[in-house]
Amino acid sequence: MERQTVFSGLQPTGNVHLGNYLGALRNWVKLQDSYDSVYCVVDLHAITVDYDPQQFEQDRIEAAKVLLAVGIDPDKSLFYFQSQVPQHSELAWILGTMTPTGVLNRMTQYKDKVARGIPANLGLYSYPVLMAADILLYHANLVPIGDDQRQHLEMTRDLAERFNNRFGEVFPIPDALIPETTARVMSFADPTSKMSKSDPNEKSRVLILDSPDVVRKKIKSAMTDSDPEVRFDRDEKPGISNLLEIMSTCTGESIDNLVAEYGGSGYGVFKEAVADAVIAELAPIRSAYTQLDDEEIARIMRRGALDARTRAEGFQQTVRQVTGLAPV
Ligand code: ATP
Ligand code: LTN
Repeated sequence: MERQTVFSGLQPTGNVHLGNYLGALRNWVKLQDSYDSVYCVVDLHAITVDYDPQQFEQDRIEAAKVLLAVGIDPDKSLFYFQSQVPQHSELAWILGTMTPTGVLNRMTQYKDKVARGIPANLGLYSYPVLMAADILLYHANLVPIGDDQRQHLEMTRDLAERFNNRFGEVFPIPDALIPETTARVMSFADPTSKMSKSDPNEKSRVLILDSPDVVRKKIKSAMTDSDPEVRFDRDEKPGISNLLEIMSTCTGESIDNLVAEYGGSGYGVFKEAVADAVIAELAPIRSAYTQLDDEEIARIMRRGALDARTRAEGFQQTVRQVTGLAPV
């Protein structure tokens, strides 16, 4: 059987946090060894909200640096900046002509952003179509993402099917790879909403580059309830359940075992143990980060873009042909 392809993307919007890492990036790294993997810093997605053009190149390099520190290996994965591969936008346009606005109107991420006061524009609205194009461009089979992207992936699958029905079997139908635990790491300030890059409260998230001291402080101050029992119950004890999931993913221990070990020891002791586990998990990333050089990163990304364009163009020729567009 042909080797399967993995695709995923990260926006260069700073504040890469434990949720991004445990929900998605950790899987990106693991999949590199057994799949043909394609990973992208999705800067075209990032400009759908307010951003600083002067700062943008640095933001992009920073995102690439974090991904390299996490363990993305440019010798194993195709790794590049989305805006250097124009085929993404071209395919997005074509897929947009097949996307009912009724479907886009139901996208919860779009509705949430607009409800938070982010100006609604066509780019923000069609964001999931560009995401579908990213994935389908490389004929990806598997997409490692957090739970918040589930709806976008469903839409991608529908678009692939619609395209194939109309123009012939071009795209595989991609599957989401969403972890069982930590698919939705919750905010430390409010464990009923997800940990997010854009939350103005810095204590709501642990950044993957936070120092051990800062990690410990943030975890100790994570909002929990007043009943001191450590047990897993997402509805009654969302704060503790969030910490149990985080610790389970970082240590590889099952939640049941952790509950058996910490059930009666009180929140203080438990939170110290969670902090130790997170600090140990993040230590190699922090240390790898300090070794990376911006010039070297720019070089890696230029080479990645060159390879990505070649590969994307090969696939796009088929798309232009079956849709009746003029060859380039
Ligand atoms: P945020 O919501 O934190 O602002 P994002 O989802 O808008 O981030 P990205 O940086 O592109 O933007 O996300 C990268 C990956 O991180 C995605 O696969 C997303 O599903 C995942 N992710 C984001 N937040 C969480 C979370 N709290 N728990 C688990 N996975 C998450
Ligand atoms: N929308 C995603 C980022 C993203 C993505 C993708 C993820 C853009 N294109 C393709 C997986 C596959 C988010 O996390 N906010």
